[in-house]
Amino acid sequence: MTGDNKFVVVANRLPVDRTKSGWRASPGGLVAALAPVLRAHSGCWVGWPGEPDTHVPPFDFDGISLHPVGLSGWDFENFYEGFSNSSLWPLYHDLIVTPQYSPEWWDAYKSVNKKFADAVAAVAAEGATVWVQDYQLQLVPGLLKEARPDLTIGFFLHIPFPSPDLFKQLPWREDITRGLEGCDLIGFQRDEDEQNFRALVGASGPRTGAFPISIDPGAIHPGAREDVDKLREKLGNPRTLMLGVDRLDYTKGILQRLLAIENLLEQGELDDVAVVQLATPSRERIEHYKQTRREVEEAVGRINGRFGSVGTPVIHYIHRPVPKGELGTYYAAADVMLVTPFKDGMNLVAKEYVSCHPDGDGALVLSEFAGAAVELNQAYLCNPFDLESIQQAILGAVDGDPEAMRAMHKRVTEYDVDRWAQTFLEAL
Ligand code: GDG
Repeated sequence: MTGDNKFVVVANRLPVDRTKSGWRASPGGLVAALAPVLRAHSGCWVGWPGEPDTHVPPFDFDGISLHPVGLSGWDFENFYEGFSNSSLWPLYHDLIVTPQYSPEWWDAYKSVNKKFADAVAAVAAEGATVWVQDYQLQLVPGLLKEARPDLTIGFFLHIPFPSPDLFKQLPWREDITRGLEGCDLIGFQRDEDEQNFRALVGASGPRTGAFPISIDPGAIHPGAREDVDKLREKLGNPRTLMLGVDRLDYTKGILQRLLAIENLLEQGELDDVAVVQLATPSRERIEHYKQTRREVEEAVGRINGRFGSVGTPVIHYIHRPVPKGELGTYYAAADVMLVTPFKDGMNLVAKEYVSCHPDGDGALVLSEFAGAAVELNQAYLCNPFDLESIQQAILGAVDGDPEAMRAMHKRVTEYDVDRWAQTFLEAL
């Protein structure tokens, strides 16, 4: 049985969340990147609607046809929280925390990948192009190639691919590489990720390439002058406003940047500064995420207790998602953007910030371990494992360089998400 979709995107999640009043577009790197591309190609999207044990029939949202794949509570715990986010996520991010390997999680990963592959096989037209997204679905290409040899299959890995030495820890390493070898083309964020994969499969494996993902500059607008002024006023009109925007994840180095700020305050090297840290809740049932939240919140409390005053804390911390429309105001208002992950496939927040600074104002502190550092190498680069290095980058950024910001703005707006998708699909 085949469907009538000539172009199918398949990702763990559909690009929507359910609210009391219906579906709305969800935040997150993947969604931010792919929705515009899909609309342009009038294709369909196969993914999980985000609610376990619920049947959701296919529906249209914002011009995109969505095909839900149902997951049970057991699938969610073992496939998503387990194998995807407690085995693969820490392994692929170079063991920032220790991965756990469980045969039960692996069984769930296999059976859920099969569900996704079956769903795609049912909606894809004869000879269709299928674009599989990310680490949760690495077995889908192999399964699809077997069931539907007529399809052209691409895969894009949004997170890093680890060095072979680390990857070989995985008890099911050969199943994963075999799954990926069902592809016609595998895209990675950076050359290094591609080389790590190539070192495992050798010269005879599938075609691979580096395709750094980018943003849709039209979807993120720098806040209006009066909103920016209002925000700065609410924060006590500080001389320097610093900003962090992250999913609350241990890969993002949120605690490390707070510790660097604390050191600088202690040494009297920063004054009249306000820091806004927006931390979207993420994967909250997993213990390492709970621990990261506890550590971040303890640091926020301690720093405010030591250096804040009544009515003007130093760190303004929000642990809720912020509406997309407001993010542009924060980006435009911030003099210094802090992006300090220990490891990150790309980091779209860095690119969104740059895109909100067309006039050369503002400065970006960026980890060398973010994929974005390849293109945004004129940022204030730092090593997040070295607090002194973060501190030096922050001090440099406080009197930022307008030429550097202009050059980075040009890069981000020219090489946008449409160019990314076009480049990948043309190569496919
Ligand atoms: C993975 C890879 C790669 C954040 N807070 C809010 C919010 N966001 C949006 C940002 C941005 C996106 O979420 C985060 O994207 P990142 O790229 O920074 O990070 P991951 O979620 O880890 O994404 C990453 C990406 O995939 C794409 O390939 O770059 O390396 O880890 O767009 O703006 N959006 C809203 N409210 C928030 O509070 N609305």
